[in-house]
Amino acid sequence: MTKRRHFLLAGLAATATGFAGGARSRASHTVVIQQFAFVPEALQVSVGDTVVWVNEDIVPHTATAADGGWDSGRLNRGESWSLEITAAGQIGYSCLFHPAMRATVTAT
Ligand SMILES: [Cu+2]
Repeated sequence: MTKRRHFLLAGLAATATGFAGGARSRASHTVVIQQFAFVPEALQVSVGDTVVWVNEDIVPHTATAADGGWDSGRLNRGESWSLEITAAGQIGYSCLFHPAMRATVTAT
């Protein structure tokens, strides 16, 4: 998980550089985890955007892709995790601790 965080930070730095060079602005989207739900439950993004999950519940959660492609690991209260979306398509994800918590990210 530490490695992934470093990789993502490098990705964000590259994004900032691209923006300064006149590239398309890449958005950051926030999914709040609250009351055992991902809000918004269905998030629409563009390829290259970043999604940040923030856990505002008092219990830990994860954001874990259904296809195993990514996993936030345990997010305690107040912790966040970010992911750059690099491919188009819809990704379903859930919380490993509470499988009923389900949501999607759709990238175009
Ligand atoms: Cu959970």
